[in-house]
Amino acid sequence: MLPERLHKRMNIRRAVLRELPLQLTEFFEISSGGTQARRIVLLTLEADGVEGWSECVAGDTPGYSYETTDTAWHVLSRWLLPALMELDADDARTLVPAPWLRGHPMARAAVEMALWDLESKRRGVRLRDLLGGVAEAVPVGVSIGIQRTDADLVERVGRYLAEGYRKIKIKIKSGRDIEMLRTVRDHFPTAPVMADANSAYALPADLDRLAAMDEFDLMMIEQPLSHDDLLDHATLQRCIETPVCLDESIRSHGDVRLALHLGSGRIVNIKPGRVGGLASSLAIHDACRAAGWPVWCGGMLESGIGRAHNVALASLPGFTLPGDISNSSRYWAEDIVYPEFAMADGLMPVPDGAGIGVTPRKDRIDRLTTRMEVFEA
Ligand code: OSB
Ligand code: MG
Repeated sequence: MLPERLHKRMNIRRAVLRELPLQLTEFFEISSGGTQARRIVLLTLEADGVEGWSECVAGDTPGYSYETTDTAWHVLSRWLLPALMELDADDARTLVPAPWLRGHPMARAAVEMALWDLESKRRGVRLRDLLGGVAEAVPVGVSIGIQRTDADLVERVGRYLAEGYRKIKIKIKSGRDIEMLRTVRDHFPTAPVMADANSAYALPADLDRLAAMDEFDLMMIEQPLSHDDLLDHATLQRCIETPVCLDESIRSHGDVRLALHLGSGRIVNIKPGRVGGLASSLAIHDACRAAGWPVWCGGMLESGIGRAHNVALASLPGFTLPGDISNSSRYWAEDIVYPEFAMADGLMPVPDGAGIGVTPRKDRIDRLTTRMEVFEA
């Protein structure tokens, strides 16, 4: 839910949905598949001369979640945005739970997050402040896709540590795990390293393999088991020392309550797109904080627009572990916002303008746009 009282009544006059392809500087592989280019979906909501921006994090393929760029586009253009045009922004809050729309959190999050940006800009405050964030800069790490060779991986880990990143996340899958992690540990015995399996393993078959990773003193292992499981993760956490971190399995506040109850891990990666938006992220943050579980902000290879929302969220006090929030230049030859994201000493500054605090580069966005739909009240 957005803040109880919006600034004052406003009419959302226009919504613009855009798709633009953006090439990653480096192929990014996880256990369920690889990405060379992102089809970035941007949403702009306009009210009283103010624009709220968001990015939909759905991927091109259904390898991370069932949502894809095309399902999200469909749900936004056929259902959410026409409904939004019927409401004023006060009532737009009722769209966020959207009881008439089941699932599709990434599509819903796009609307919700654009409303947060719009609302904070109308109040002239930072999105950080509207969310209740406190930090001026947030500790960040880097997520490294599966590399062709261990030598490539070691080179990248060394480079990113030298740049100052405070956490190195290594993607693993069966056959590219124990030996690879051992090589990394041999080269970097005390570096803050974690592994992300994106659901590559299952119980009981892989229990020994996962338990063997205890020797590497990882900060955590992220989503080792099925994307929709909480029960086996609880069993696993009882059998291994390495903290289990949940990503795919947490899609709502309800999921995290269940995870806390079952002991399905000890850490949660919060991605606002995955959980239906920022309000849901705040509820998950609060539940974890009350239970003593640290959280951190993940990423979905967003452009600077999605990243800006992530940085604002990560400024909340429960985000005690470094997020997957890297420099714009780690993803893109050129970002679509100004200024680009650039960390110093492992800390990413929270932009200090109103709303998301970075400016979408409209000329560049227009030039890159390959699909656009406009909705009018
Ligand atoms: O599992 O965290 C993940 C990217 C795409 C899909 C899933 C994941 C990721 C990342 C990248 O790890 C994080 C980033 O944006 O840097
Ligand atoms: Mg993950």
